[in-house]
Amino acid sequence: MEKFFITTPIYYANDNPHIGHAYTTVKADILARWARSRGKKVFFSTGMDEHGAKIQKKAGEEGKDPQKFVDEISAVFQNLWKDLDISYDGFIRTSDETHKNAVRSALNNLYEKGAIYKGKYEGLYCSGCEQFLVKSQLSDGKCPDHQKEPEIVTEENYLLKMSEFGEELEKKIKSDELKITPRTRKNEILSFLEKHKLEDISISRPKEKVSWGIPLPFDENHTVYVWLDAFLNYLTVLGWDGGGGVPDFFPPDLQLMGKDILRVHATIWPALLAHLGLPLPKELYVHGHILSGGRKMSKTLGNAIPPSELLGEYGADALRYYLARKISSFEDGDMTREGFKNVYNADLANGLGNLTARIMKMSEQYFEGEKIEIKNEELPEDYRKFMDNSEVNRAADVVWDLIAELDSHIQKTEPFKVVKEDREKAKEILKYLVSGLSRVAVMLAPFLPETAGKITEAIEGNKMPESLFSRKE
Ligand code: ME8
Repeated sequence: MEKFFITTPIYYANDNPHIGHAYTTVKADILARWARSRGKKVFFSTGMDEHGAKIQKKAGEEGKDPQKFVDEISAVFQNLWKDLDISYDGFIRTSDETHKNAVRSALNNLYEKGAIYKGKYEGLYCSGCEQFLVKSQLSDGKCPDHQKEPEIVTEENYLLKMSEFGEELEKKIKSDELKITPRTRKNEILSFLEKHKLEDISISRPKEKVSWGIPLPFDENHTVYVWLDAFLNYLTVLGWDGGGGVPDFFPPDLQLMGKDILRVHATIWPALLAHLGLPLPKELYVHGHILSGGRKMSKTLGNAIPPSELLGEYGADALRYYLARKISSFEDGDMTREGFKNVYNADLANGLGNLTARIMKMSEQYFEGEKIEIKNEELPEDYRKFMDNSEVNRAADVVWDLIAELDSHIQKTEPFKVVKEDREKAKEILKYLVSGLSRVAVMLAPFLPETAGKITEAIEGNKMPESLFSRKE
């Protein structure tokens, strides 16, 4: 059986989740469900990034012990994923003992091999990103995502050898052996690699500056750099213990992420894997940012819409739908509460909801308990192609085109009039409509699992479904 390993980033446990996190996770869930429906053996991973300066600071501000703090935030994320019907197979927390042990053992191996060495490091550090930045990334001297000046850090640290990988990495990205989607992001990374030779990076912080993290196994006065700790989640989530051997499902087939974290995923992550003697991911799939008021929606900036608010009012499938269809796969896009409500009314309540009710009401009346034969047609080719290319919004467009087509078929053929003269003819029209609706349900299943289930059930029992969309104001 073909295997498919799909990942989301592990999210910082510094604050509650927002729509941006829900976006990546819902998209990954849709693709995982799609892969399962194509008969693949899927491992879908997500989780929490729980160490580092940013979290240590936030826990301190709230007067909480960091472990207790991250326990609480992780529970909120996990509850959200449950409410959003996220079908993950593995949920990793970097404060899990098994993860910490594996990281320590991997670092020991790297140190023994000479991939890690002690040295001096100087760089511009943005604690919002938990990343060293290069000057060309700044705008007006500030980190463009966090709107603050990075601090100049000069420290005696441990470094990971990176420089030797630059050329090979460039080749692998160019040839799509390590595919970066979309092409614009691939080119961005390639031009970054051309301009800046890969430099060895600092992979530890002195314990007195950052104590909330995994101590280096060979020097307990240093804490592992949070990104190194975080990258290894993609292995530890599969039960990897930090030693030799490639865990089942590895390497990832598809790694979803926002554009904010592509550069580290396209440089540090592959270098780390090369040192560990492990294969590189097949594809990094990069989406744009959801904006709010023209700026990246972010916990740090405080302009986020909490998913729980929309979930409570509109339900999981409505939020899944909005994220899957109305957010472009690659571009940035603004999201507002008003826009969400309009889409909900037009596409779901009055669109899919009404269509289903109309068709099933007629079907229930005309067939009166008879079983309707449904033709199981192949899914439309363009739908399959878009799903296989992970362009979920375009695949959803195909579904809504079919919904529109069924709507206009009702208007054109007027079965509710025909039935008065010719019941058999009306039944033929309904067969076509119910078959179409059944196909809609199959195509919707990865997107709106609950709604698709209700439609299928209604068709099987040939009766009106309970209301598909009911908003709780
Ligand atoms: O970067 N629009 O965690 P993070 C779209 N822990 N997606 C968004 C978004 C937005 N406004 N905001 C966040 C980290 N995301 C690290 C990752 S992985 C080894 C470590 C999504 O909590 C998007 O996927 O800041 C983005 O890349 C990720 O959340 C960043 O989450």
